[in-house]
Amino acid sequence: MLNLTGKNALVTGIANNRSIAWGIAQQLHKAGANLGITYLPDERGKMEKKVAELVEPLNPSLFVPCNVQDEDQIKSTFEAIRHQWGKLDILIHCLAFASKDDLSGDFSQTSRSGFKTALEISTYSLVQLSGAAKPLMTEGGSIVTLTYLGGVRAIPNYNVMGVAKAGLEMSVRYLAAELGPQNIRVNAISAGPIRTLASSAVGGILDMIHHVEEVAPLRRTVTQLEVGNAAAFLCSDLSSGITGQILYVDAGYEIMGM
Ligand code: NAD
Ligand code: 0WE
Repeated sequence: MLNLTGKNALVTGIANNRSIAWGIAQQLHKAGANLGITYLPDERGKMEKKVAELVEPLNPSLFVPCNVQDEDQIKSTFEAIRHQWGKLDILIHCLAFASKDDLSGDFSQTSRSGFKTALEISTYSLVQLSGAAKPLMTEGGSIVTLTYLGGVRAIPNYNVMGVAKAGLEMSVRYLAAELGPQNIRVNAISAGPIRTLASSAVGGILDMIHHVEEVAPLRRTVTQLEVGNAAAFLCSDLSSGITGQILYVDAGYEIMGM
């Protein structure tokens, strides 16, 4: 049975009730995990209020701001974990960002700063958070990140995010190799397209979703809760022999020739 009671889980990347991280947080809670939630703060505190209201039913015992571009916020996040929990068991990395300008048009026109931003937020943040989590995962642990097929194939307009996801998937392997001796497992879920805040801002996402509904073996897309179930599995002892892997949760789309 999938059981996460007694496990402390830090979940990043919840922006609203469509976020993949929200689907994951719900399933971890259902499995009995003790949750810590981070949010991306804004000046007016709107995000804090919104996310706090959303996650309240999951009774998080930790709720902290964490902009991954801010070293101090990362430091305080893991200080809070050390202080209040003593140890960490589960880290969910579920965030990405690229400038909207860099998610359409010619990839060769990606600016130096756009490339830097996309890889800093979407790729380096996994390395950074894993490094901070390592000393706190004293009883082993599980780190799960979210990737997309555009990191393996050239998908129209995904552009610099595809490069970021390729780097993310390779980071999963290097982190798994380093952290394995401490019984910390590191895996990624490659999710099919889902309508979220991030994806809805992308032109043509509905056409992509319709294409998946026609081509994928299951003839549909996946839900945030299905991704959440796979994440709960990867965080539990049911997956104790699995590390360094990319698990496709995409209704089978990846296997198809077209
Ligand atoms: P989302 O907009 O709900 O989540 C993205 C999150 O990233 C937000 O919570 C946002 O606050 C956070 N974020 C952005 N910049 C940040 C920063 N500097 N510091 C901290 N947090 C920051 O969208 P989503 O679709 O749920 O995306 C979550 C993850 O899933 C991403 O890694 C995305 O690439 C991946 N993914 C999404 C899809 C999809 O179709 N939606 C498919 C496969 C993978
Ligand atoms: O990883 C993602 C979304 C990533 C993303 C989306 C945005 C839109 C708003 C990162 N940064 C931003 N920045 C913004 O300003 N997905 C897997 C969803 C997605 O994004 C695409 C897709 C799919 C699918 C972009 C182009 C083509 C397909």
